Amino acid sequence: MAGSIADGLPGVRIRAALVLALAAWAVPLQAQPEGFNYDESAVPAYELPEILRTADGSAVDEPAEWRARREEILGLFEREVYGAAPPAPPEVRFEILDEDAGALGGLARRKQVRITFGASEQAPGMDLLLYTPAGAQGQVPTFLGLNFRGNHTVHEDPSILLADSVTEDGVRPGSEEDRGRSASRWPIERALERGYAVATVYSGHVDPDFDDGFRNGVHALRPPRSENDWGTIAGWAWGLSRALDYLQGDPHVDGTRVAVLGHSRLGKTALWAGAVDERFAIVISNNSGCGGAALSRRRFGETVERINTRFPHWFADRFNAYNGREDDLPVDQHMLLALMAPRPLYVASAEEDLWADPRGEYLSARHASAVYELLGRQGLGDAPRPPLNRPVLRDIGYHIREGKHDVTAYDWERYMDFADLHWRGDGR
Ligand code: GTR
Repeated sequence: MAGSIADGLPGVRIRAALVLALAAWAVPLQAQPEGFNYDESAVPAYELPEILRTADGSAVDEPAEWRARREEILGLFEREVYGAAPPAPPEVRFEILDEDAGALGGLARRKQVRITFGASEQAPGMDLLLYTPAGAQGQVPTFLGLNFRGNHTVHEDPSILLADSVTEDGVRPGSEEDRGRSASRWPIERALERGYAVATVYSGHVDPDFDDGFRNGVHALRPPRSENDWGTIAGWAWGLSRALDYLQGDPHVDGTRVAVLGHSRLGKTALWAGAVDERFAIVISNNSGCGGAALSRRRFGETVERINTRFPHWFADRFNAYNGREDDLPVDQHMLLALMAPRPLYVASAEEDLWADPRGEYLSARHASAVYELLGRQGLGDAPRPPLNRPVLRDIGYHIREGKHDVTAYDWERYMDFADLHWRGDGR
């Protein structure tokens, strides 16, 4: 599959040049790290590994053949990119720290649950914050995602426990000043109004986001034993699965309808969680970029070398072998997206987020569509790349919205439209 025909449009080079000229005129150029490529015409020619051909060269053309090919691809990502995580520990404890059936002025039932990975007092753990709609009859579908700075940052609710964070300089106690600081990324009342529950966990509780040689966080349970063992993204994804273990037993949550979502590094994490754990019923990537939805071989914006250098703890050590050698990767990120099939998958980009390569995110979803189609589902097919703010909602959903690298109310509304479509049969 050659890169120059990758979006399947005739005359793509000429068209790309035109689009670029227009884009340069229309988009106020954001400050993006210097020294990287943001020029579509400088994207090198590349060949993507074929999703529907096994390692021994046979074509995968029957739905029944997909399972074995899926295992092969999952194994490659595990060994070469994210690293393999251990299974759930034999004893995971769930302790309800707080429950209030009249939270948020009566709109929600709030629960805070401590999840501890083992029997001992020293075992690592994390706190899950869950809001379900107060008046809901029965169990409700739920959006689950990690947050960047502590559960207390997602809403001003004064009852959310302050989360301490572990940094390179030591423990930083959670502070009142940060309460609600990331609330624009978590429109909880709106989700409740639309009949959804929202659950979140602080990523730093699962694994602090710095390179400590994989000793703290969940890596304490099993420090990597080889270059193919889990990095931080795999650790975070593992934490999402443990959150799902809890949610599947909560009486107010429909554990068969949990969507996992994440932004940026946590979007990469949502994708890996959805790949490893097929209990996640919908998978949503918000601006996940390099190591997430974007095709690595395009080398547009962030590159493999840069991500491994700047964040040496995110991936398995083995991934360093591909620094500056993207073409040697046995996978590319369209194959990660394909691992979600046939479950609904949503990929979202932002116009000004060139570092994350919006076009590479779209192309990746488009290439993954081949697997959806093999399985009788609707991928992005041959629809042209949609214009700004014009979502495509099929079994793969995609939008590019105006604006920057962020999760906005607009993004959430589309994710809820997508969940309505798949879970409530709202054709639109
Ligand atoms: C950037 C990183 C991206 C993205 C982002 C984020 O510095 O280069 O890959 O993950 O951080 O998570 O906000």
